[in-house]
Amino acid sequence: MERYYQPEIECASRDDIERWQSERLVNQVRRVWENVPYYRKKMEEKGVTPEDIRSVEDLKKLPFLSKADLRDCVRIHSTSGTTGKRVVAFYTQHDIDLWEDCCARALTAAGATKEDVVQVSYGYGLFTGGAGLDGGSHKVGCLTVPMSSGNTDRQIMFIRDLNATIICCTPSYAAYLGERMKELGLGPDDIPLKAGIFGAEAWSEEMRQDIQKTLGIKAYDIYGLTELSGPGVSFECSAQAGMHINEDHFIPEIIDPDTGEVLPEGAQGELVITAVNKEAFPMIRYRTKDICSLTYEKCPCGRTHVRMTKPKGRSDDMLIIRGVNVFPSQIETVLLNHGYAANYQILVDRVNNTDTFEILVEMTPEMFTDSIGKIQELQKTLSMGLVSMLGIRPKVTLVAPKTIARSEGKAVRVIDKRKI
Ligand code: DLL
Repeated sequence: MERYYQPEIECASRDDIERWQSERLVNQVRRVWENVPYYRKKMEEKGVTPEDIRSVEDLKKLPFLSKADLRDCVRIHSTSGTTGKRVVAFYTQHDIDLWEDCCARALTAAGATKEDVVQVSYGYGLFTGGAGLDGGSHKVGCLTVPMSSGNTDRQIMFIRDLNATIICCTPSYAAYLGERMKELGLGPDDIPLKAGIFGAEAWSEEMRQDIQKTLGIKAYDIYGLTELSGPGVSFECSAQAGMHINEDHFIPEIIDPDTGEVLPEGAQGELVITAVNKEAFPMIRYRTKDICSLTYEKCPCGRTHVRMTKPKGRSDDMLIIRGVNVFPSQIETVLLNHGYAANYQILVDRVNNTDTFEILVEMTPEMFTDSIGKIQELQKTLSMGLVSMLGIRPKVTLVAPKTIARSEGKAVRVIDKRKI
């Protein structure tokens, strides 16, 4: 077995996992109490001291931490992000080692061995995708191609020339690679890829099927966030049935995002993570805003670490349109089920105090037509599919192939012009 399949950790008994978590949590809480005045103040405000934290059972006594806290207390901003200032994370060498181990586990779970050639097409630089998967790939001993994102034709050329067997990029970029290959007259048999590790944005099960078919690979999900190191907080195994959270480093909880109450196994809510091994940037009860659920059920792969479902999107990605909750990932599911690709844009505005809701959807080259009657019919069918998924009716506008901008990183799906 490969070095980065670590059954003594990944298949440990629940008792062992909880014992490690408890020991590490107790140490981490003591460390932040002694060294981080901000945490100490937050704990004092809640009336908790390190003596109150004896095991994972006591986690719920601790205060939550949010992105706003990071901005307030640490003052380490970078260039502006989409929802505000970017938060920058810091790492010690120990933290980088742990992070790369997590990515190495993810690659191994997707079948990587030192015989593989891994093309890393996540962005390098401030974004954690490139560095994380690059480090993990080196740890496994794969030949690593540090492509970064962009220049799609060159990506395809490298895959073919260097015999890349595994690709790492965002799912929307993987879909675009497939689309570009088709345009170049290339099919799945023309490329040596066998697997892809796709994350950094929400993507549907339908999109997985689509990518698997066009690239001829098995598509694995990977989850993570900068504040907790980057990719590799959790990853999919060959069962493709939820992502195993690296529980020797991260303790997950699911809470009701409105009340903060901890929810039972299986309930959907906001994922909260406590990192018990990080040195430079301790994160205790960090609210990720990502909506998912957890299962401790046995996984066919043998790993015992808890699995999280694919995040539906962030709670702040959720649109409330005319009072109805809408996740872009639900729209994606309907589009792919109707034979469209995931090339769409959601436009929301408010006119005369009423929300307007329009979805621009690209026709695929195969369905492209300039017959108005035919287009109206397609729009009507799609609109009906969307109503039954969402409970409200969007205006559907079909547009010609290649009119919606493609992304090389995380796709921008929503334009919300309402000033709420
Ligand atoms: O996106 C880290 C990453 C890089 C993960 C490469 C996977 C692969 P951030 O830029 O800080 O970090 O964004 C983190 O992206 O809170 C989720 O909302 C979203 N996200 C990440 N992975 C997934 C996923 C990286 N597999 C934010 N499914 C998170 C759904 C995801 N959403």
